[in-house]
Amino acid sequence: MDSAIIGLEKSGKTTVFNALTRGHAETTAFGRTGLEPNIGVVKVPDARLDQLAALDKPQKFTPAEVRYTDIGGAATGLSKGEGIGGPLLNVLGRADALIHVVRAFPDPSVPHVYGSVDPARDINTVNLELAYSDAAIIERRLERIAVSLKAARPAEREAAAQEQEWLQELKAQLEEGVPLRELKLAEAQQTALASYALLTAKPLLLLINIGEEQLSEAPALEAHYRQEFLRPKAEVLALCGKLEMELAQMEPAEAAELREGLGLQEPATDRVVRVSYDLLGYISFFTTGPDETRAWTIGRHTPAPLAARKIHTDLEKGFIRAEVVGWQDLLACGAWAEARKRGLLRTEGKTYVVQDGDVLHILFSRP
Ligand SMILES: Nc1nc2c(ncn2[C@@H]2O[C@H](COP(=O)(O)OP(=O)(O)OP(=O)(O)O)[C@@H](O)[C@H]2O)c(=O)[nH]1
Ligand SMILES: [Mg+2]
Repeated sequence: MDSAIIGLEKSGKTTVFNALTRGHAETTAFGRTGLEPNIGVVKVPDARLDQLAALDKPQKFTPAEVRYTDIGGAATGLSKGEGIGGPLLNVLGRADALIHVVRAFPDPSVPHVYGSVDPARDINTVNLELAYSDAAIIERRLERIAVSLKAARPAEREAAAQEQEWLQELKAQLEEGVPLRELKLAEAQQTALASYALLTAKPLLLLINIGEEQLSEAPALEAHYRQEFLRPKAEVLALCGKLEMELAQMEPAEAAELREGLGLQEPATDRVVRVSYDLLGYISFFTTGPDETRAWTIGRHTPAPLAARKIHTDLEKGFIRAEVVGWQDLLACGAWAEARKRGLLRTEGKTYVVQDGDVLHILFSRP
């Protein structure tokens, strides 16, 4: 999973990036930051996986990973209405989800590009830029279709005309201010949409970056912003980026103590990962044994052979059946053999839809 961190200048993108990745990328109150994006990979915290590993004591422990890309200095285009340029569009187009860091912290020592702190204005500004970018991509696609229609044979004509009609509808929706993620689309359309890498079609997480002095009001502020900005396939979280960054850079034990003293709940990283998984409709299944205990990320509704493909393509091609046990059942039994004895191990075929928390053992024939 790859999330791109976007937002206006000095909204705290790099600060949040550091909080999420325990990184030390440079944050500054003034001046332009480098154009190169910051990239960080984070292991997904999962207590279920930890417990499975405690059971099997494997040689290798492999949690799922998420990647965060902080767009860096390329953000300037967003605030100036210059549109989303090539390099930035490449980064954003590749992302599975967008994380928009919105400045709410008052700190007067950090100037705001627009001279005042106004989260609603900034959210609308960035949403508009994303929508413009999508409209431009659709426009170019429509131009190409119009050209190809002239030379098209009758058989091709119908498909092209259909696409034309559908894209015009998408564009009309964008002009109405509806992000594409909110449209109800047929599966084929979803697939087509994914190939255009349209930005408003991606799940969106608004991270409201509040100040340290607002910490005691954090839950109330979060509720307020949720009420105002929560939309389908979007989420809203409030966090204090600066404090979360400082905590992330400390020794874990020390950070946990401080966190408790401040009355903070789970680390921002954990919340952000969890919410992003939910937004994307991702779930985890596990494989475990003496060699390795490992988490795998798949979409909801993934049939067993496609899940097996994650592990190796041979497992999909030669798929015979899957042995499945829920992670809690396996823990309760203490061992695979015991789960089998107690009848908690199920044998499932090709049509089985893998569930969150399933532990799988794939039986397959070698090619
Ligand atoms: N007081 C306070 N300051 C913050 C907070 N988050 C970020 N800052 C400060 O705001 C300034 C900008 O933060 P960055 O994380 O560099 O912001 P950015 O969005 O990456 O900035 P650019 O990449 O230059 O656009 C820095 O001086 C941060 O210390 C916060 O929650 N509270
Ligand atoms: Mg930055």
